[in-house]
Amino acid sequence: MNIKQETIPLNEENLHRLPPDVARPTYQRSDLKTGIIHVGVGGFHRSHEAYYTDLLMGDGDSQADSKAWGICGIGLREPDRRIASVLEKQDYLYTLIIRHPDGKIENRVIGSLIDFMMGIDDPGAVIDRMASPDTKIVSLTITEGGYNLDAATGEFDINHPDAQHDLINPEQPKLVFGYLTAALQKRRQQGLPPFTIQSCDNIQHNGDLTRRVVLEFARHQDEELAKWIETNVAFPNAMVDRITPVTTNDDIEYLENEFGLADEWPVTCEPFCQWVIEDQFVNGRPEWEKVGAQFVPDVTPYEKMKLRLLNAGHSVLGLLGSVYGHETIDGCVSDELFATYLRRFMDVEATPVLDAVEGIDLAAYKDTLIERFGNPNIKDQLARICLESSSKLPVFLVPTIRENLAKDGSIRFAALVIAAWCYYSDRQVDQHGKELDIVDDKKAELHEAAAGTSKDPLSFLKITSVFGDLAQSQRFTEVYAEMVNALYRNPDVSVLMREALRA
Ligand code: CS2
Repeated sequence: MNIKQETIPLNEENLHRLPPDVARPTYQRSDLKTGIIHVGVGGFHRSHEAYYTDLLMGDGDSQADSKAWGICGIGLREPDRRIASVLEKQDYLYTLIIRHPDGKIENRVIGSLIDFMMGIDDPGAVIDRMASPDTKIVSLTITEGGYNLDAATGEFDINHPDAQHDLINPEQPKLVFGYLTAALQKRRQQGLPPFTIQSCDNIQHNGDLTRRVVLEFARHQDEELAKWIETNVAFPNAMVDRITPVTTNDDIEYLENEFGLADEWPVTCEPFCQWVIEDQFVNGRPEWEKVGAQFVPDVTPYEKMKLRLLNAGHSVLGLLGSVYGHETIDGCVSDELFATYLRRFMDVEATPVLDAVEGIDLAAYKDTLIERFGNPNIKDQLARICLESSSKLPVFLVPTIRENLAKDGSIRFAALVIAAWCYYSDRQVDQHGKELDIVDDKKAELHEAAAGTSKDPLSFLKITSVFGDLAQSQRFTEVYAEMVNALYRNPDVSVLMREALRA
């Protein structure tokens, strides 16, 4: 039993008081310059980019060069105020709790984050910081919704009130794109080199998407600026990966009980970590390859592999598991039926339409995925996985179905996932009647379409912004309609999962 020690609040001054099992920065944080401005300091940024950068400054490289890459976080919205105040109180330090499947835990205080600013409090100060010659990279984790796309056209939604506001008030922007163009305008006027804009979102060709929306927005502001950005700014594509569940009170209590460490907002993650980046930076970059990142000429096969196996696998378990009554990903994987179903989906539907990735053994990748999902110490809630399914499934799952339809491949494992999603959106309960908390920008639309299933079994499938023209495929709709009807008769989804496995 641990004897209750005196609690040590996490901050710079107390670092030397931490017990030896808690790793901490081995470099002088006060020597760091801010080379990276990061918008969207959620758990994922803190387990991934900030982690790689911390590794580089500590174990990876003791040279002066890595000292140029301190990170300043930016919060643009009012809900970011909580993380802002926690980080400020803790001198921007936080603990990363890396939980291995065998129970081993690595605890590491991350020091690469050295400042934080709230855009709404002083937009001019954030623009100036981005425009500072020290800033070489502005990176983003703003989620799919942050790219402000018009659902119907897929283009940047210039009619959004915030976009209109930013056009009229370029010095007081609300959208990240307003900040980026205002800062780039300053750099251009001052004859400074641009910065690289690096998306860290889990989106296919995240750099290309960012380029497109930044340019679309800039063209509405100033055609010349848009041209300058097009010629001078780089937007590298990247595949990012590390499972990072939502921080819980247990994580906070664990640090306090084990080490007497008071950290108000630690981050928990798995040991696995991957970052594959196209090497297109216009103003230098950290040597992240020294600490495990991969720089490649073309990220396409890596991102496809990840989105269609890992993320789609998550959605398969998330939606079927939610209707069944499971709560976490590891809970699903320890259920043999779910584990078998997942593997068959990956082998029979996802893999046959993937490109080979040089140097990657897909069979081994899938084995590792199942191990990662099964990590019993990462209690990744299905509620997190099912968040915003309407922007995830069109990328994770629908392309696999479409490509299998084109080559007469199997579609039944994916079809059942969509049938389960329909039931979930309509009834919003699991098979036992327990309420499911659905969080989705399109929640109302999904619900309305799903509620029409008893009259028209294809009602849900007719949401074209999610499924495209899938409702036109006779082969798909036959399989799907039978499944959705059966699920409404008996919501025990395991019966249909077994049937799909037998077919
Ligand atoms: C998950 C991802 O949100 C989801 O649906 O699949 O957050 C996943 O955990 C990460 O992409 C892992 O890198």
